[in-house]
Formats: sequence, structure tokens, C-alpha cells
Amino acid sequence: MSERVVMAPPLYMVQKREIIDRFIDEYIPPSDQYPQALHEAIRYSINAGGKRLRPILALAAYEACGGNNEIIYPAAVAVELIHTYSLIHDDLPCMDDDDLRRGQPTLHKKFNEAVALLAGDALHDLAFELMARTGNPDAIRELAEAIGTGGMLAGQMADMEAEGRNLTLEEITFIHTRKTGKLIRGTVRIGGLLAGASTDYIRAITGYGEKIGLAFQIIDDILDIEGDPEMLGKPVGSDSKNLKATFPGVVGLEQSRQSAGKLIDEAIEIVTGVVSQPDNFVQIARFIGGRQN
Ligand code: GRG
Repeated sequence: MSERVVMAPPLYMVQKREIIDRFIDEYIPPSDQYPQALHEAIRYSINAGGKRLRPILALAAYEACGGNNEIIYPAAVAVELIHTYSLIHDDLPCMDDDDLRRGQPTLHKKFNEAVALLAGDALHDLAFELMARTGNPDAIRELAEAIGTGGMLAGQMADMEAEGRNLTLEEITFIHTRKTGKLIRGTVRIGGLLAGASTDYIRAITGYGEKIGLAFQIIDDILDIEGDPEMLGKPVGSDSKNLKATFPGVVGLEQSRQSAGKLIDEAIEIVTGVVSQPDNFVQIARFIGGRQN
């Protein structure tokens, strides 16, 4: 049996995750606030052990573009809240109908469907309240566009419509760049916009975000075939069981691995040529390339 090589997150990610967790705790209403069930449900989901990849990326982009102010924290938390809302809704019986997420019962299993729906809505609303604290309309619009009907929602809709169909490479790329890629792309752009980055920097981090965003979802598809359920915190094989369109389903496992690796290399190259301190971007991209959960 081949041994699984698990890549530990770089120190930068570990340190930033701790800071982000503190801000999440500060920004989210306490669970004893009325209506308690809703606030408990929100906290259950947001504290379930996510990697905090998106807020870490927002911070990395902000810092790489010269930002040095606390204004990034509400924005970084906002993208994590949006991410969590999308997972809660995606797990619902009317969508993927999943029982486990991050090794724990999904929110509608732990509470019920109505609470899960409302908790997802509440996270979405709170995310925009936090974005408003940045006072930057371009950053707020960036998030709205990333997750709207030209972004994450378009990808989710196309994903649902693709179930059970044979897709072309162009179609699966459309789904993945939107379902998963647009929020990641938007996240790094928000960091750049809040730092007042130059056009060259914004172009470079946009390219970086697009590449790692697509790679992230391709790797997610691969892990659903050959990942370790314990590390993933959910059973593998759910894509094939649900007749989901996946990258390996269209181009095969080997080509999927190659495409993900190539995207990671290209992302690193794009930022290395432009951004003056690309180290954190490079480490995060490599971490995504080697992730096992
Ligand atoms: C239902 C509004 C709505 C949107 C659905 C993003 C999405 C669109 C659905 C979530 C399910 C899914 C397949 C997402 C793809 C992105 C993905 C691989 C999410 C998991 O992200 P990680 O690994 O999660 O960063 P953690 O647990 O670390 O936070």
C-alpha cells in the first residue's frame, strides 16, 4: 500500500488561522443571544474545524499588496462566513443531501433543515454587514459578484444541471471556476482592493486566484476518489454516487492530477514575477497542491 504524505500547513497559515478564529469569535453573536437555536447553529458550523483557507488568502493578498491595517479582518471573516453558508446550503437534502461535514453531522442533521437554511442566510447577511465595515464599495461589489449568478451560484446551478450527463472539458471548467474558483479569486482581489494595490498587482493576484481556485476544486474531485475518509471528515465516492460531474470523470485521474499541478505551478509563476514578497502566496499554493483534506 502506498504511504500517504501529509503536508502540514505552513507556519504562516497556522498563525493567521489563530488570529482569524479570534476575529470570528468577536464578530459572531454569542450562542446565548436570542434566538439561541439560530446562534448556536451558526457557531456549530463556523467552529467545525475548517482550514480557514479563504480568510488566510485574503490576509496574504492584503499584506503582499502593502496593506497594514485591521480593516482586512472583517473582510477576511466575511469570506469565511460566505464559504460556510455555501457549505450548509450545499449539504441540505434539496442539494447534495450530505450527512457528514468535517467529521461531524451536517447542520441540518444536528439541528433541522429550517434552522440550517436560516443559519446559512444569517451567515450571508452577516458577511455583508462585515464587508460594509471596510467602507470600500469596490470590495463589497467584488464579493457580491463572486458569489452571485455570474459566480458561485452559476457554478452550483450548472453543477446541478450537469448531474448524470457526460460533460466536455469546457463545461466542467465552467462549473469549477464558478462553483469554487470565483470565491477564491474574489477573496484575493478583496485583499488587493483593500490594500489599494496597483493594477499590475491586482492583475497578478487575480491570475493567481483563478489558477489556485480551479486547482482546489480539481483536487477536491480527486480526493473524493482516492482520499482518506478520516482525513476528509466525510465518506469518499459521493460524487460518483450522486452522478456529479467531476474533472476526473471528464479527463481521467492522471490528467486531473497533471492539470492541478500545472495550475499550481502557473499560479506561483504569475505572482513571483510581479509581487515583491510572494513567499506566503507560494506556500499557500503548494499547500493546496498537496492537501489531503
Ligand atoms: C449552495 C449557495 C450554494 C453554493 C454552493 C461552494 C458551493 C456552491 C458548494 C459547496 C460544496 C462544494 C463542492 C464546494 C466546493 C468547494 C469546496 C471544495 C469546499 C470545501 O472547502 P474547504 O476544503 O473546506 O476549504 P473547509 O472545511 O476547510 O472550510
